[in-house]
Amino acid sequence: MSNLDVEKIRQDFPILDRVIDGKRLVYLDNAATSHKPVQVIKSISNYYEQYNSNVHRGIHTMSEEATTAYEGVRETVANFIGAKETCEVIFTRNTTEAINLVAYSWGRQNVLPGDEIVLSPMEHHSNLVPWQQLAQEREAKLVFLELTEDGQINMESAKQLIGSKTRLVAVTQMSNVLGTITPVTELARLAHQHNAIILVDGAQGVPHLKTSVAELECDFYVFSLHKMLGPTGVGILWGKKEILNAMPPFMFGGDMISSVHRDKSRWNELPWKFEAGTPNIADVIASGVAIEYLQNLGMDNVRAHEVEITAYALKRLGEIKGITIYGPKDANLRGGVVAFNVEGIHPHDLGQILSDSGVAIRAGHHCCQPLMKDLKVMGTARASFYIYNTLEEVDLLMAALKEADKVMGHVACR
Ligand code: C6P
Repeated sequence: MSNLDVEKIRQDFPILDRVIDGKRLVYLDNAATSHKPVQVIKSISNYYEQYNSNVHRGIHTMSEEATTAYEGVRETVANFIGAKETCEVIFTRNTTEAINLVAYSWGRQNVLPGDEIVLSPMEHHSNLVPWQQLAQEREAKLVFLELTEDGQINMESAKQLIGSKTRLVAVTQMSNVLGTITPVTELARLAHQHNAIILVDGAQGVPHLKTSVAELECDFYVFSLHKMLGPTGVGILWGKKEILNAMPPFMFGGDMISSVHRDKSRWNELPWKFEAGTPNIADVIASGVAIEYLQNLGMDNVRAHEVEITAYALKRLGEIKGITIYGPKDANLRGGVVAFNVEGIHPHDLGQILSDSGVAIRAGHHCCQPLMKDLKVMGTARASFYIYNTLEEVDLLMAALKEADKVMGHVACR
């Protein structure tokens, strides 16, 4: 049993009171984006009502207040992910932009013809397409790790596939389809043995698992705040200082320079070298509030709650005739993302009929088309849980699935 007071938590999320077509909202699409507590929503209006100003520029009171709040979040993020220094934390728009930053800046400087970039087969397109582009441009090769039957990284094959040609290993910390938790530290050690570096896509990891970049032993770590109670439009790139220092800027313009002449410019120091132009000030500040909210709950409690609800969902969904559930069977080995297919019902039909019952899930390829091909499906239905979900909502999902089966002519449910 987790120590989260879910009923109390739910009171902080006004959107959970929504009624859709007369049905209470059951929101099980948290892997796409989480909801935001009032504390985060109020932080945004408070910024615009009380101290809306640009950062790093003015010397007036409000600009100083905005700069202090904005830079304070860098420290909050650094503490949350166990980063040694705040200058290693760079604000981006999202995970996707953070990965592109590394692919453009580090990749084009360091990846040479014949080099290998090692990925897992369950990467989100955000952690695949930028590397495809880089590999094409640099005549490098993409190499894919293998998965076991229940969707875990096959470490024996990883030992064969990561070698002297490997320049970079780029893997998700937690799959947004299979829920698989990747053995990042073991992969980091393998990469480092061969003088390669490792980038970890934490988009589905850090919202749910206590995370320390030092313990993961990674070189880059990226994530999006909108999946962890924060607003959209804020992502984080964390990188080791010596690697970031050696990288050229990704974007050019204001704020990222130390001096500009007609014919040349000098770059600002970290982290601002990578933050060109006016940043997303209000949302970065609100992101700090989101992290503090999670810290107050305790990430161990967040994880325990999700293991409990995922175990229950796996058990209940397993009662459905003709269901295929993807990923590890043990809730302790996976995150709170459960992708499934019911024989005879297209996942999009399932998503639509569930929506008519007030239950919001995601259906489709989840931006993982190569993985769908490996699973030999066009797409899946996917329920994903967070701190405010209850066991009762899993029962409502089951009731909605039974309704879907009825609508489709009793093809599945027992
Ligand atoms: N996955 C999902 O429904 P952005 O869009 O940049 O904030 O995050 C991209 C991303 C990267 N890696 C992983 C593992 C992800 O799950 C995501 C986003 C959402 O699964 C939207 S496609």
